Amino acid sequence: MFSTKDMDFSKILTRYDIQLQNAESPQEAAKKMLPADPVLKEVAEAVLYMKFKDVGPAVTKALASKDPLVIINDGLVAGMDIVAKLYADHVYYLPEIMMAAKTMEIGIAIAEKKVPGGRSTKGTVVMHAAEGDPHDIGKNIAAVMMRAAGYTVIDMGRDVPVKDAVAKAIEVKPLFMSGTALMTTTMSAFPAEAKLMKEAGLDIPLMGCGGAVNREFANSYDLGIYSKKAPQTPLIAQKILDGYDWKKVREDWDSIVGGS
Ligand code: B12
Repeated sequence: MFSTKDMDFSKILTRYDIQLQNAESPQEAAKKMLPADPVLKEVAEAVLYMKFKDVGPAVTKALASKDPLVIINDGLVAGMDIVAKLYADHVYYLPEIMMAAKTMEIGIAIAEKKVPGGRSTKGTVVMHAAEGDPHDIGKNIAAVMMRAAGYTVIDMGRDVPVKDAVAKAIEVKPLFMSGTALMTTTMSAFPAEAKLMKEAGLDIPLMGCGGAVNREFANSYDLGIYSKKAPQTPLIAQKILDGYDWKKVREDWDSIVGGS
């Protein structure tokens, strides 16, 4: 017999305009993403609200009680993540993003000075943002992590032509190369680089990173390996130092980065 017992009427009976009135605004949703820790919250808010003058004092205050890498990842980057959400929700536009990114960079420059890093180097890595890609914030954070973990980083900057990246790989023969792409139009630089590197006889892992790239893509061409988040990079680097080649890194990726 027909029964209404388990039916969900919300999809039928809720007027869409009432639903919209009741739904959380993007600003309210974004505020919930702020760190719970008050010191980190202040840092994240400085980025979120583009407070150029406040970010320095907030980071300096945080440095009194927190590790600089925690301040970068859980304060400054957390603030930028909220900015990215507001951009996606059409609350913020490019000018806000640029100002927030600049604010974050001011904070990173201060925190970075306090990151401990030994004089001896574990190895050299070459980093770049793909040809045509101006997005370099994630790469810069990964570079800080790698320097903190004791590696020498050659940072080629952003919008690096494929041929220049490959020429640097041939010249330096680094432990690994990393490339960042946040745009679907620029991610094809990595298979192109990998092909040229192979033709030059290099068997060095090429780490594909950034929002446009996923693990499946990075693993779809020879030499390619993946790193999702900047803090995963030193974990992968250590394995390459231990003798893992790109195939072995792919195989053991879940256990190397802790399954995330
Ligand atoms: C900031 C930003 C900008 C800034 C960049 C400033 C800078 N110096 O980087 C500016 C304003 C310049 C910019 C410009 C443009 N942007 Co923009 N931008 C963004 C935004 C909002 C945030 C990116 C960011 O920095 N996030 C914070 C960092 C920390 O995150 P991340 O880079 O993802 O890094 C993390 C991981 O990916 C990873 N990672 C990243 N790199 C690396 C490297 C290594 C080695 C490792 C291990 C890990 C790693 O680790 C990080 C976290 O731990 C994104 C939206 C988004 N949600 O991502 C759009 C976004 C990337 N932009 C986009 C676009 C389209 C553009 C423009 C073309 C817009 C335009 N119409 O002009 C232009 C580029 C024009 C050009 N060709 O020159 C699109 C790309 C769409 C696509 N799929 O192709 C996005 C996704 C926005 C969107 N939803 O449409 N942008």
